[in-house]
Amino acid sequence: MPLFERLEQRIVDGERNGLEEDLDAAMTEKPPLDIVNDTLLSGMKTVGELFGSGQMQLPFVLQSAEVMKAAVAHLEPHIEEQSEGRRQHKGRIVLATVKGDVHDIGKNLVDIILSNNGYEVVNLGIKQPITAILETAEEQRADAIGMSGLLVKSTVIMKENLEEMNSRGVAGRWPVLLGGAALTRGYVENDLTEVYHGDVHYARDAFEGLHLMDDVMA
Ligand code: B1M
Repeated sequence: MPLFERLEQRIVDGERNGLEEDLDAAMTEKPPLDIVNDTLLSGMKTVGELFGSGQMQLPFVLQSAEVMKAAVAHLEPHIEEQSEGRRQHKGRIVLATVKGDVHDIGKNLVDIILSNNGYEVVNLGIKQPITAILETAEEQRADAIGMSGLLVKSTVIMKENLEEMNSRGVAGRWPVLLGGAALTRGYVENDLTEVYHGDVHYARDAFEGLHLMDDVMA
């Protein structure tokens, strides 16, 4: 099987043996971020489709997620090497997956892209209640807050979080970036913009997150 197809299939099959060797070979042909975007994410998309249609059981999804994480971890140092970003200080963002949600692959990609492009990222991890997010944003004097969530339920939690920020009177202090597969641009830009007494933005992917941060900090 050709190299890039094999890499994609490794994500689908959750097959780790020989992963690093294939990634090293792939990096001689493409920049690491292109490998993530073109090949690995495509594998995760297939995993989502198989799981959604009942053709793949949860433990296998977890194995695929672990291979995806291992692949991103192997590529990350090479992404840094290509970038001048870490030497800049463009701003600080607190990033978290919202309460009740364990999905963190997308959030961690956002962390990598922002960190390599001049932002300091305080990554709180998964299942984070709004109180923890706000306390950290306060303590760290953050410039923005980023929330990720992949479950439909998480889109409701995000709305509740924004309402909580309103009721605490802190909405104007932090622009909020929202991302994750269950969100839509329409929901954020119409419904949530109406709810939140501050700036709230939708990011389709990690690069849109970066462009939004650049706009917010300009
Ligand atoms: Co879950 N899961 N999962 N899962 N899982 C989904 C999300 C699902 C759509 C699968 C499906 O049914 N087809 C479905 C949600 C359905 C729904 O809510 N309607 C689902 C479900 C149901 C569940 C469980 C409930 C299953 C169960 O227990 N019965 C359970 C939930 C547990 C919980 O959270 N409480 C569960 C568990 C898991 C695993 C643990 C096995 C694993 C996660 C491992 C991990 O993350 N450490 C997992 C996985 C891997 C998936 C799928 C297959 C892949 C997700 C992924 O990593 N994608 C997923 C299917 C899918 O999304 N199509 C699915 C790759 C990643 C890079 O994409 O995170 O979307 P994503 O990030 C993108 C953008 O969204 C954006 O940038 C990234 C690309 O650049 N982005 C941001 C994300 N966050 C951002 C933040 C930003 C900006 C951009 O700024 C702040």
